[in-house]
Amino acid sequence: MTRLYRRALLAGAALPLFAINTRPARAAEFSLKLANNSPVTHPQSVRQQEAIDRIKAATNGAVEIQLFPNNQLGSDTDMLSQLRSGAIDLFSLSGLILATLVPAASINGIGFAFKDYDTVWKAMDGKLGAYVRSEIGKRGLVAMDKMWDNGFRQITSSTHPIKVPADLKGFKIRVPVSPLWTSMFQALGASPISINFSEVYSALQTKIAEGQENPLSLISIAKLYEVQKYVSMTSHMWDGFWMLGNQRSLSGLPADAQVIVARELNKSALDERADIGKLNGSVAEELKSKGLTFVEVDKPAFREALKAAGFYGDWKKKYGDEAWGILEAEVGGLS
Ligand code: X2X
Repeated sequence: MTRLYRRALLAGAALPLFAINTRPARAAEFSLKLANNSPVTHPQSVRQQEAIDRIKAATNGAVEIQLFPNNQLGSDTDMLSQLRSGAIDLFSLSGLILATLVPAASINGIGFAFKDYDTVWKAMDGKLGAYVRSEIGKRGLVAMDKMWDNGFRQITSSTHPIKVPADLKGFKIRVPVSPLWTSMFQALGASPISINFSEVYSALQTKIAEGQENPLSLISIAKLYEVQKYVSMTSHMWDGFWMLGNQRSLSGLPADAQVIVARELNKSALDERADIGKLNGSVAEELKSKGLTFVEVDKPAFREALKAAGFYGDWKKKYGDEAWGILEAEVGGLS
């Protein structure tokens, strides 16, 4: 956070926020940076900008947030470091990548845990989300209440269609930087390569990776269909973004501004979920028209392969009984 008006800040606790900010065209007292990895046209970026505009209006211009979408400030792992140091104040990040800092945060990505969106939101707006948020809080970061949707992930390939687990044998698949992703695709017999999203398109184009996995919405918005031929509807995990704040930056805002920032970001998260829901209904047809071939898969066979490889038992041990118990209470028995 840039402190332009130190005196106003010091007085902030005593003065009502809006009393000191009613003059138009005055520089913001609090300037924050919000970063993400999504293309500017992704609902995540669009809805974050809307939240920013509402926050500015609701604080009479006192809180100005600048959006840096599309990895403008670096890769996800770079931006996570910047968030921790306070160079970035707000950052939306996949829980699975956040797990490089907060191990519990990848738990929603356990293979085939969620059967549908109702189960996802009940868990993430409920006890499972609360558990992960409290783990995040222990690491000097604040997680807003509402997660943003990334989606159920599907496998794409430029070389051959993936129908059954055997098709993944030795398959060079790009996965985001996260132990859970690597472990899951190793358990399925593939050769996962950890690459940040900022490098995915070129990794696929140059065939460093044969394939990758992402929700259909992102395969469309990031134009991955240009460098991939097949998409297999595995829905092998659900992935979402936590809206994270640097604790020092946020607690530097007056209390009423903190409430406004959280309220508007959470509202935009719900809007974004609805956008992705709508996209899910139309995007398959669009991707087919762009030349992507949809592949039917033997989904239970993938889950069985994970079980047989001991994947669920291993991760239950890593997360511990408390976390695993909360997950299973939401989604049913896994191991
Ligand atoms: O890196 C990815 O594949 C992405 C964009 O889905 C995430 O943020 C995890």
